[in-house]
Amino acid sequence: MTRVDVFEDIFLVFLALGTLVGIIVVSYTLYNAYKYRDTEDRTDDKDLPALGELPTGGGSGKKLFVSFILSAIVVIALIVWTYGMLLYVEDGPDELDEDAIEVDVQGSAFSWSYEYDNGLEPNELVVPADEPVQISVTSTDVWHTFGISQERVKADAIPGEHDETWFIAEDPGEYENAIECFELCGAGHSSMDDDFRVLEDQEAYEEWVDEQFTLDITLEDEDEEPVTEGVDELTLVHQEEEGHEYAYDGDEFENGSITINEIDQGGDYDVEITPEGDEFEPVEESIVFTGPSDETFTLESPEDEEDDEENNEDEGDDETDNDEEGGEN
Ligand SMILES: [Cu+2]
Repeated sequence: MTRVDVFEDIFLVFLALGTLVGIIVVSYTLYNAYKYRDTEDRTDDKDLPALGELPTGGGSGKKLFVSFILSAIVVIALIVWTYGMLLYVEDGPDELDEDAIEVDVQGSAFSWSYEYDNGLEPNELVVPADEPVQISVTSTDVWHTFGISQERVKADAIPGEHDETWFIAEDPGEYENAIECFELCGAGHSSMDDDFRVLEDQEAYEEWVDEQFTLDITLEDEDEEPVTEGVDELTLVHQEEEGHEYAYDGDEFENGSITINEIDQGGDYDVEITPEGDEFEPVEESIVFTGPSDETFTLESPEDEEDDEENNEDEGDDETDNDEEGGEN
């Protein structure tokens, strides 16, 4: 059951019961107004109480008792049932713990950013239909409120706090500006919205994830010509998560380029390029890989490196000076 279902059910039950009670009360009122209407053949009733005298013989208050009990049953049942439904909205469905897609949402004046548990950081929220999505919302600056009206989702975005909520999207589609900020947060508040995309199914979602994890690497020499020879290996190692290490032979590059699709964890990667022979210097760099990326590395030849070293020597002298001033360091 989605949040939309829950709130729709609550709305319909309240609407139906309210209508039913309204019909009963209004009909009974009209019935009595008609029954006790003033007619011409009215005769003086000797039993009518006089002014100031309490009426007698009015039964035992059965009608009052019955209507009171009925109302109490209806009201208590409504409270218990609604409370149960809202608890479900709070906790989420059972499958939320096991296989939900987790997204960290961060509000900053005046935009939203998304980080998936696999390290992707797309600039829109993309989810598969009919799958539970767990979101954790926070803010980097002032108070915002993250909301997707069509999914009945709303969560406070408060610096230092993480508001957790969930939803299950049912209708695939691209929804422009469906994500909004619901807390007046400043001059750009009204434009603090984002697109929301619901993909057909889990399969389509996995395809989208694969597309996002596309890394194109190009190796160039200093004349910006593709490097086709002289590279032994390129390795990629995730800086934080273990088990995400990848290596590519120089032969796997085509005309200096390679397209890598096998990575399934985004984040910061250390890149090392080991040259073959002495045509190039080794390269050590790091890249941020949180979506489709195009990286170009320039391989320097050793002669140029010597020039660099000369430059570095000058810098090195400066560093030594600093060290002396800094004392032990
Ligand atoms: Cu805002």
